[in-house]
Amino acid sequence: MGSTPGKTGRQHHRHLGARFIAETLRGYGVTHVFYIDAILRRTLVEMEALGIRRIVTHSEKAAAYMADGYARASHRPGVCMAQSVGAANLAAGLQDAYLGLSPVIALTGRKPPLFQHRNAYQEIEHGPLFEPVTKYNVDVVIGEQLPYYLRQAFREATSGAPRPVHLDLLGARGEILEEQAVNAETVVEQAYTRYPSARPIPEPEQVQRAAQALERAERPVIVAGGGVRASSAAAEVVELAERLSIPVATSPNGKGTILDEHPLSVGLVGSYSRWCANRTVAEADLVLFVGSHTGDQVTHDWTLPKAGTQVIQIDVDPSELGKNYPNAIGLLGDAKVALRALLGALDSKTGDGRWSRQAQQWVREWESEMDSLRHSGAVPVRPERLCQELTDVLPASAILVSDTGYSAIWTGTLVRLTHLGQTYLRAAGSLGWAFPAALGAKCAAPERPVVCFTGDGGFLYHLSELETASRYGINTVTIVNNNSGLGQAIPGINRAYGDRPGDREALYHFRQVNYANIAQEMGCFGIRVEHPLAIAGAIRQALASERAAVVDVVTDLSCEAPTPWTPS
Ligand SMILES: Cc1ncc(C[n+]2csc(CCOP(=O)(O)OP(=O)(O)O)c2C)c(N)n1
Repeated sequence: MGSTPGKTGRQHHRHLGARFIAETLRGYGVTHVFYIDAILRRTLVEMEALGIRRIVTHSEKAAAYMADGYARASHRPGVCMAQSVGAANLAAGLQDAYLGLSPVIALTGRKPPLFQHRNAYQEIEHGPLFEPVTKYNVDVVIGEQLPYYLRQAFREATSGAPRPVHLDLLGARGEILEEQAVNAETVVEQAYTRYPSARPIPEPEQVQRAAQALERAERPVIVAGGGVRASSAAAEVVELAERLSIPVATSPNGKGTILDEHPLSVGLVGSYSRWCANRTVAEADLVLFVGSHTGDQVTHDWTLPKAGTQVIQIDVDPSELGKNYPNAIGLLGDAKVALRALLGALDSKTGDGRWSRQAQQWVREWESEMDSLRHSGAVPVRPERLCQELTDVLPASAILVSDTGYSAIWTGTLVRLTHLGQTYLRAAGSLGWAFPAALGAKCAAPERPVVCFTGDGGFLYHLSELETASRYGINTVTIVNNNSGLGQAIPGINRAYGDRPGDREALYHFRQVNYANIAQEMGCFGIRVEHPLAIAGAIRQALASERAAVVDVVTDLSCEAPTPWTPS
């Protein structure tokens, strides 16, 4: 893309910043930008000419979440923008992308130096807002910086562990920078248009050590994290598991690495988990973490695996190797090529299957415990039944986007992924993320059905984006687990009250709201469901509606997720 040099190669390339930014984004394959006016207006005009879709949202945080969902679904950077006074809102929306390792490029405007430290209207310092949620955070004050900093933004976002970046552009709306001359050609470095941008190979000696440890282990387990999806390494994880009969657990972000019906799949491990997965990891004598941050959630406050268990880690970020498990055997590299190398280093021996049969037995016990809840005919609907119905109708190529909290526990543990073409994306922890993120995912993958699962508390955060969805025809299906309250909050609030009298319900109970009606009012398809037998048909109708759709399911606020299993 961009201007081509003349025959002599010495043609003078002079653009204005606006044209240069638009051409660079286009060149890097950006198809959508998510933003709220007023930012880069001249650039937006150039973008129209270049075919970039400009999605005007109803809050900067939602714009950031959309860019995040876009990035996670497409493996390409997502772009969001805000003017000066929107910068803090935009930065807040990057927290989930930062924690979820998603390459979002945030552009903001900033008033010129003469306005600084003099009570300028609508502006606080931007740098400190973005510092904890980005890996690259720079000011751009002259047009000539653009070629370097824009390229670096894509490079940083897509390299190593992908994460957000931020460019603060001169002018509250970036308008001063837009007018600056850029005397350079648009250069696109293809490697950084997507992630992983490179696939570094781990050191052979480490691969050998890991292979020997795996072969010696009697009860090995693989814990697959989000890095497996980032690296598209699911097939390699499953091949390794099958080769040595190794049970596979996943973090919420790693869900989808292995099909739920696979005999080696034990499910989600950690705090949002099935007990069978926690038990398997607790009993393991070796844990292979692949692309996992080994944080408090996936390890349930580092109780799983048990202290002293041998650990192997595969990670593209050297600072992760051994961070939480000292003396771990560390394979520094891309998950896909590291697993290939590991497979190549194994003797042909296979496991005897005793250990994996034990893990399977625990999975069967867990499944049978869930059976009656999954098929419960209760009204209001139980979330376990809702997840069963969703499993039955989720299309083979669907992207399922889940909110955090109970939404992540219900979908993560109970929605079975039955096709390799299904993708599961989940909030790293920010309530309300799922609906805007699903809209971004749909922009990135318009040919795939995108289904969002959220509680009513989560949905209310960005309900206004229903208007955005219907205005642009971003046709996702949002399933609202509508229990008229903050279900996950209840056990903790009850513990806080103990025996004391008082109005505890005031802390978690909402009005009853019909979200199907609200959806219709905003131009979407809306359907309300009160009986379990109506769920599947309603989701099918929503999928077929060819509109942005809401399936509002009235559910039981008293349903509590199981407490995570811990080793005694
Ligand atoms: C930004 C943010 N604020 C607060 C929380 C804490 N939190 C997690 S789940 C939850 C309740 C969610 O309620 P709802 O979306 O209705 O789902 P339910 O638990 O009822 O299924 C809260 C308040 C959070 N995760 N993120």
